[in-house]
Amino acid sequence: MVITGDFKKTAKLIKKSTSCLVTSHTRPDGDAVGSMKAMCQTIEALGKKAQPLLLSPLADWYSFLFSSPVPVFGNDITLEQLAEGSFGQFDLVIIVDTNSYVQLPEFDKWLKDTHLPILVIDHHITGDGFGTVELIDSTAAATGEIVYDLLKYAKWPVTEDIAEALFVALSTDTGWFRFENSDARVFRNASALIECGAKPAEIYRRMYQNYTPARFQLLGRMIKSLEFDSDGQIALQHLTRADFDQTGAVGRDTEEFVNECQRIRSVRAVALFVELADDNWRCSLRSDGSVDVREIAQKFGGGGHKMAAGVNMPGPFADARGKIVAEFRTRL
Ligand SMILES: [Mn+2]
Repeated sequence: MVITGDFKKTAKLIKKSTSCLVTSHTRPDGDAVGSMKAMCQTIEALGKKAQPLLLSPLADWYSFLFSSPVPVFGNDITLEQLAEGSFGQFDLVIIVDTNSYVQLPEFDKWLKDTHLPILVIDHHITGDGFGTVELIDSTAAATGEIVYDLLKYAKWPVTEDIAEALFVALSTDTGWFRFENSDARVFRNASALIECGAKPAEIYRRMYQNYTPARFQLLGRMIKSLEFDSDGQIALQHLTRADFDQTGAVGRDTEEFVNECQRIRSVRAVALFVELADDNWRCSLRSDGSVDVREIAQKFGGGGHKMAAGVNMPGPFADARGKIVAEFRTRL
């Protein structure tokens, strides 16, 4: 739980900085990029420099948030460039929506080495606690809500752009206000952000009615792969490298796909397996609350929340699938 002192320390840390590096977890989702964008805008409005850095490429449907392309660590910026300072001289590192080294592949090497202060803003229960100052509120539906609380605390303006970015954060982490975490606070915050200029209909169209044909075809492949277990309570789906190659879709196109089969009446627990280049399978887990999927993910080295979690599982597929099904069965 957040205590007011954390807001005070956070605001103090930002105020005394001059140049901030702002990043988030690999495979950034709407909460990650929305919170990053809001923090960057806020820092710039305070007359300081803010450099966003992504750990993997931005999905097309979030590109409207940034006026210029955001550099991607590993593609545009190497670990060496970051370490030697040729990417920029920073006096504060801000990490949003994660507090775990495993969520920061390769970047964690630099992070463990740096002497710079680190500010963490996050809503996950699990974390490595690497922040010099940490603003953690596990009751927040999205990191964007904590960022919003910080802006209100510090009386920093919520511009139309910031409101839009925070609305993206809030709406994506709540599955467009339909997940269990969509509490009164979420709707109060959403309402306030609309009053600050966020336009929900336009944001929805940009994020959810903006598929490429390749992405939609990939969705079709996933639906075709559907299998049930335990009288239809468990739904399993998978996508192979061939599915991507033949449709022309890319890895990040699977974002939110896992939620689709929760439309089926009998389904209580869901796993989507996506084949990675290294023969591992990225496994996304969802539940209606009857199974704690974070427990399952953590057992195999992953993490997340009670109803939404993820983990990388070694292949072959049958083994990965078997392990997850066994965990689901014992918990249902
Ligand atoms: Mn989040």
